[in-house]
Amino acid sequence: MLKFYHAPWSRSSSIFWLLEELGQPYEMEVVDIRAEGGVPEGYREIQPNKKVPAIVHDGAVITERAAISIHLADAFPQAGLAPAIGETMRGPYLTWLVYCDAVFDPAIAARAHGLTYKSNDYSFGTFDDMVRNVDNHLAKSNFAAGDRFTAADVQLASGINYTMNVLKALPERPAFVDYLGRIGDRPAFRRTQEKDRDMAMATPYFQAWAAAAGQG
Ligand SMILES: N[C@@H](CCC(=O)N[C@@H](CS)C(=O)NCC(=O)O)C(=O)O
Repeated sequence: MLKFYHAPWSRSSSIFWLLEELGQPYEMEVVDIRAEGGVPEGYREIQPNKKVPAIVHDGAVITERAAISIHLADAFPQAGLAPAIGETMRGPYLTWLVYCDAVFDPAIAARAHGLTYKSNDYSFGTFDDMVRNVDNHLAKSNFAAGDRFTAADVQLASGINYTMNVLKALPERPAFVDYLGRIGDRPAFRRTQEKDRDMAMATPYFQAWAAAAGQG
């Protein structure tokens, strides 16, 4: 039994995509993270910080995108989304999977919120170092961990797609555009994007946002 706690157009969308890549049955519960009074307090029983995503798999609660990704890709090895323990690319795969949450995401958030700091002030270092690292890596590697699409690409491509194309906080670099081009035609990615958009646009929050943006 696999239950997924999700909010459309949020950080949990990358786990939505991963679940669609896995092709396993799951039940989705939508958490209203944009509710006026905040996320319902009862949700703390699942996610102590009241954030999405979270999953409950065979009775065990798992939170944090990196942990959820590692767990799911290993739990369903038939999908081929994780190098196995002992394979050379297992280490690079884990590195990039964790990097997305531990460095990429907070470095972008710091930049988007105008935080001024030195590299050693925070564990995630500077925005420029992060961009240089991702750019250098994707200029010489087709995917996050070598020549094969893995769960690390679900996280990395989700992060690049949102922050470069929507948030506009990540600079547009040829290596990023080419990388998204290699991944964007995956059926699970397209399916998730469409479903997530439909779910988001069915909510009063995004209907008001679209109306204000002249897209309603
Ligand atoms: N470290 C968490 C971050 C998740 C996160 O920031 N989720 C946001 C959605 S974009 C959220 O649930 N926010 C609701 C809130 O903070 O009230 C992870 O990687 O899973």
